[in-house]
Amino acid sequence: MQEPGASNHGFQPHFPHFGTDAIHAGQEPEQWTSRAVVPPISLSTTFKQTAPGQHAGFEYSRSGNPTRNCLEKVVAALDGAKYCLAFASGLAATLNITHLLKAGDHIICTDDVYGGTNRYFRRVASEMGLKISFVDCSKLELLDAAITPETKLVWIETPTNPIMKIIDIEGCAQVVHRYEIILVVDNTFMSAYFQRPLDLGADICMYSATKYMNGHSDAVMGLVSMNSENLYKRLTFLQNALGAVPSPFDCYLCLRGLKTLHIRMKQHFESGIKVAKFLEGDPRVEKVIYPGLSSHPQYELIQRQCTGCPGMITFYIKGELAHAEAFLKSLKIFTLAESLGGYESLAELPAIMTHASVPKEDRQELGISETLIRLSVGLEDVDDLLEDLEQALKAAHP
Ligand code: P1T
Repeated sequence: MQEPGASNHGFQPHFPHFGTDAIHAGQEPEQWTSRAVVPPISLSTTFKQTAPGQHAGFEYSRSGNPTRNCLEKVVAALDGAKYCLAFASGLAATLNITHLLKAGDHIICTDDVYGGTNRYFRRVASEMGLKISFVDCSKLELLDAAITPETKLVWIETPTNPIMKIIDIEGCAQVVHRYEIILVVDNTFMSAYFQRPLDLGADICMYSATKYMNGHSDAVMGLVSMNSENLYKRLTFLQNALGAVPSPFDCYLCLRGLKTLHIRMKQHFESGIKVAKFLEGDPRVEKVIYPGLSSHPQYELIQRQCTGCPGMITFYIKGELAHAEAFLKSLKIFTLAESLGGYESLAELPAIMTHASVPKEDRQELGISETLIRLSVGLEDVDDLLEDLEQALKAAHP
């Protein structure tokens, strides 16, 4: 019997440039009997077999679906990966990757990660017998010192959410690959367009595709790319066995979103720099952290590791919680909401929103204070965004 999703095996990039792959890779009309140019949404939950166990690559939609397969092929091409698998959410991807381990194994997770990732490792995975350490992996000597004979997985995000620390992916790979440890990079903030973790030595590149990869804030999804056939086989088994798969409609939406990823990311970068510079020059702002500014303490590493920066900006407003709240409530174009990476600009207060589940003392140590504001700069005209920020700062500091 064929493995589910077998038609994904050994997929390689088709075209020399990113945008062409985003639009065409894995989407050849010849694969559909209709020759549809737009990949069809395949809603059937089951597929006809010609004899028991004999089929054309699909049996049951949880184990493999044509629309999902198509998405997985495009993302593999964009990541320069052999394989990709899609999951029902970013956290579902995290859950599946963690299921590669067994009770007693040790995970090192970088100290500043999305609040939900922190909560999953600390409150769910640890209850299942896994040991978790949160370590500042931007300091390779700390990562090295935290490794034990039980360490099987190192989980990093770069830039980190929300403090925007940059982690040296190549450096981490050198440290962890002296042992049998899987290095996972959550590449949600950078997207496949600005950063290619597998090229830098990571074993797994993971996304909350809910963000930039889909880019339209209308689908919750996770993506996992890799080159190892062994990891691919184990994760394919888990994708089917755990069942946290995305719907064909969401796969279609993400396929559509990916077609403009390269255009969107360039604009997020251009507007992000303008917004970050505006905030940096404003006396009502204490400090701006944006990887695209030369003031970022790891600017040299950023230039080496990535080809650009997304629209994610973190800044400290002067004053206290009341000032942050007044600013956020006064915004007219930026929407006060969790999430990021869509065409629309969002603003939020991590300490109370996305990172509320991180223990208070950890938040304090990381610098996730009540005056720390996170922006996701969208694709609106940047002059309107600057005006919106100006009037909200005025409302906070009359
Ligand atoms: O929301 P979901 O698709 O399950 O993805 C979780 C996740 C994983 N990794 C990173 C870096 C993330 O930012 C997220 C989700 N983040 C938010 C909802 C947020 O506002 O930060």
